[in-house]
Amino acid sequence: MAFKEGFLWGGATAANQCEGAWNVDGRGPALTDVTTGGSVNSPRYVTFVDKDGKPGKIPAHGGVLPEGAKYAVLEDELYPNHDGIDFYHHYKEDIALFAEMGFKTFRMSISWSRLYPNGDELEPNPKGIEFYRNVFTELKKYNIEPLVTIWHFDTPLYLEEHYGGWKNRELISFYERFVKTCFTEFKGLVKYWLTFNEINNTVMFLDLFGGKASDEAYQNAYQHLHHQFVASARAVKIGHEIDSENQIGCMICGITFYPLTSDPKDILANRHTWEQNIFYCGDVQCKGEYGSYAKRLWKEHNVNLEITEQDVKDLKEGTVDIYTFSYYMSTIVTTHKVDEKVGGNFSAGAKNPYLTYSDWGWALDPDGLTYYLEMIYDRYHKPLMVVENGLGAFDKVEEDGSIHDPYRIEYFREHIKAMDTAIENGVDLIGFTPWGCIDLVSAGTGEMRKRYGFIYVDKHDDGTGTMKRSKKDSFEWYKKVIASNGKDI
Ligand code: BGP
Repeated sequence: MAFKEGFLWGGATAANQCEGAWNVDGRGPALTDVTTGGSVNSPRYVTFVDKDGKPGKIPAHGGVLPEGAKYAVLEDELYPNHDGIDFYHHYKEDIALFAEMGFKTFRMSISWSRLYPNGDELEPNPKGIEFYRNVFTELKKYNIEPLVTIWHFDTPLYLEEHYGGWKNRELISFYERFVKTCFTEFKGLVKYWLTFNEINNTVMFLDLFGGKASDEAYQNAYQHLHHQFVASARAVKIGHEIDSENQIGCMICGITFYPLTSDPKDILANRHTWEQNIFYCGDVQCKGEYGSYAKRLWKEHNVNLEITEQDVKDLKEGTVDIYTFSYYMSTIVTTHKVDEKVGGNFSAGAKNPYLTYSDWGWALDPDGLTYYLEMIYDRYHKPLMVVENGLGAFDKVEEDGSIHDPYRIEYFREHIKAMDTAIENGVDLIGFTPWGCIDLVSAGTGEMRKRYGFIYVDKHDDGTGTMKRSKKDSFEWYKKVIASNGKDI
């Protein structure tokens, strides 16, 4: 195996999906706190009260709040993110388990609204700072390097409601204040940072409308992204000024796209999908400017972006140090009519007869990971990290409390081999943090039963459960993998 000495093996989580304590110690709400539970057949909803005080809900992805309505937590709804897996009160126990597995790094995110409850305050909430300082200190106790996502889908709800979210340029300065606080307060405790989780989802998601998203939706998505690019670039500059040790990365939702046929129209459509969904963000964040194809993308949807001279300068000066991404699946692009579309993680495409699929319909494709790693490394020549990868599956607790998950071990074994191949072929891969190393709330469906962890958490879709942690078979297996630096798989 080709994994370098010091390879960062670990696991990944996000605040809104695991911390719970949604209204504790001064934390303000985020959109996920007004998002209901769901399942693969029943999407998540965002709840509100309309201008006459009548409750209602809109789809969590793509829903538009009616005029005059206000987001609201409703009495008879279940909000799984409110409790998550209560990492807020279990972090010591959880970190001890990560340490037992031999984690070198732990990816987590900082809840913006725990530090700035509304997002536009001038001073941070001291209780929020204290919590994260405690978590980082605990990690350091075991020599686990924190890898911190600054924004993981959780803009404070107040900023969504009162400023219209990221399509408003003002969000850049609020984010700037937030990151300055993070870099200053946690200096010496954290050196690996990611500015925005799966930043490309905003535009990739529009594809799910089968080419029918409106020009206005594209305009908003591209402007939203532009603001996040500038915010990210400024964060990189600020982070480097505050501590030259800081390594700051982008985080892209990595999906490998293949054409369905050899029809040149499919080959071209596939290339354009890579440009829109993957390269668009990576190019700006790694090269400091929009790719040449961006003009075509904007023109296709009559997009007119507001880009200032200062933005251009910031993007150039704020390129990231590392490229990180999630990888769960590949998908198929075609201009031909297909009977069945399969999808997951903000994408959908034709079914691939050469692959098998998870219980949630996500294509299992380790070769696609090698492909992605080699393609991206060649494009940017920056160190790479796979900061999410994993199998969402049903796990069964046996009578004696054991949990046998050979399917998860098999999944990781194949993906580790795929990473090894890419390293052999010259890719500078420096870390691997499997998603949901401890079971947590699914971002897409809000389920608990879609489990990713090496550690099982007794928490269920109906909100019941003791929150007790227990080890699955994959726990001991991953421990061996880390101890042997990827040799013993
Ligand atoms: C990514 C997100 C994560 C995570 C993961 C798995 O999109 O960055 O937050 O949840 O996918 O997706 P899901 O939870 O829908 O299974």
